[in-house]
Amino acid sequence: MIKTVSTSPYNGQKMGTAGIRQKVQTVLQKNYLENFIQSLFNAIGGVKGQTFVLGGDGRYYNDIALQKIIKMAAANGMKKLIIGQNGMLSTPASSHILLKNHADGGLTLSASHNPGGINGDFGIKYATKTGGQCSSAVSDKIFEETKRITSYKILETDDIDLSKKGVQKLGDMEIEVIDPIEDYLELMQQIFDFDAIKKLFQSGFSFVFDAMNAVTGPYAIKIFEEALGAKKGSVINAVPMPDFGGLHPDPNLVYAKDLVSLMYGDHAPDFAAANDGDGDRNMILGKKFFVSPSDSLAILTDNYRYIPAYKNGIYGVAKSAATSTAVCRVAKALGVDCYEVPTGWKNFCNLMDSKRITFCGEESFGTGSSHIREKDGIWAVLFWLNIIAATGKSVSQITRDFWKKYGRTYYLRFDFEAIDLKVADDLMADLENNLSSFEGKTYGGRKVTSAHPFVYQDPVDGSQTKNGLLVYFEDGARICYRLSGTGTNGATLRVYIEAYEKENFDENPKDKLRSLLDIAMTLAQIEKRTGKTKPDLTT
Ligand code: G16
Repeated sequence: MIKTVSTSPYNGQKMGTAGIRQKVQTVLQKNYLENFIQSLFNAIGGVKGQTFVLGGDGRYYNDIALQKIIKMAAANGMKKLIIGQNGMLSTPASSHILLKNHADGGLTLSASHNPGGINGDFGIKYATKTGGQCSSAVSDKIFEETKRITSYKILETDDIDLSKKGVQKLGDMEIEVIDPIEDYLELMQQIFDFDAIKKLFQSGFSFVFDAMNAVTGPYAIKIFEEALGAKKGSVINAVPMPDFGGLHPDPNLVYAKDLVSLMYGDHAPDFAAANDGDGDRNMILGKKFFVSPSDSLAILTDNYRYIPAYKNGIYGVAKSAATSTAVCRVAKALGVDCYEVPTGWKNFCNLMDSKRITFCGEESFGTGSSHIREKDGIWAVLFWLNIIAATGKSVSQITRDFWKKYGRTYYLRFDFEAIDLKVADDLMADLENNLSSFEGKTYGGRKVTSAHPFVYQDPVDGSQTKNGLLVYFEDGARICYRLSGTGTNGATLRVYIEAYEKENFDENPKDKLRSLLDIAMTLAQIEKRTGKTKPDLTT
């Protein structure tokens, strides 16, 4: 029976860079999830007769949220739900299944790289029929709905068994439980040279993939161990857990520290990679070698000819403004366009849909292509494996050759975490007001050539977005400031710094960028306003 339940709004449920992201304790409040889902359905004009893809990264509360969403979808007249077996679907797999089935939308229950468990985070990513995250205009509409919601609809029924593949009915709605991996594996086989990668593994090439106890474990076992023949046990932390076994599933030098220690130790395998909670982020490591995500995007672009799906040519490339400019130099050499967009994968989607770009990436360990409309962790790892198989070079050789060809862009991100929201907003507002006064002045021996907010006009829909503040120096160095849109604890100020060197490749990035960090802290008065004398996290 369909029940209409009265509810009252919370103080608005705002979506961040990629959907809604909250502490589990917040989401556990009465009707919190129901309010958001009904508001979403209302904001998009209802879901009657529509088909959605549903899944998640298996984190705490997903099982309960999935059942609520299924029952609400049925009560709202949805025609069909395609659900990953046991409710599991990585974000990239979900985007692919959505596109392949011409579905109307998708919901991925994940707070991405944020920690899980009862004291961790929960989130929902909403994708439109384009396969990518909805535009800000749509998320604003959902936000408005959450402020005035008075009731939601739900079917009163038993929980649905999601453990068996196949089709079942719930009222008038069809539910198809699918293998979450099969379609995705098939797509990867269409893109990469699986035979060449198989031969690489047969030759004794050693490899570790850290799934961080999150969604990609079963995908990685099926793809790397079973389909490509990597040694059994190459995939570590392979069983998805509701609290990720206590790990913070963010594949970077800080949170994947066991993997990093392995790669910097005496028994390092030839290659290692990690993915995040929902499988869209990746980290690439060689023996005693870390590839920065900005370099990774540039290197993949420079080597596109080795990949069967791209060998006939690529459209342009794109990066977020906060990402280093390394890929722009490659684009110039290849004679293709390089777009700079605001942070958030959704900003790449129009460029992909209009065939302006093939590859895109972000400093936050996200790389991808137009094969789907999300970043794709396993795709990036396969891309690297394919280049290694084709060239016979190691990760560090490939990267060093790249630096020799284009120069090295030293790059780091410095995070100042858990800042009071008002302090952070005031800091950014005042910094923006002061930007023009920096121009022409010299700080720490470096002259500022220009300083301005980053403003983007989408070439397809004409929409304008302002996100981040940029300061450029005469020697090619650059500082970017922005506030995170995915944190759940106060505000996180991110300071992104790069410096370009044509010939000097071997300095430690932390040493190289120290003086620029001092300048960045001075210009934004970080210590005076936040009391912090150094960043909380450097990646
Ligand atoms: C999300 C978006 C990414 C974006 C990132 C930025 O990542 O999907 O496109 O780069 O947020 O995070 P922040 O605003 O904290 O800098 P994910 O992996 O959380 O979905």
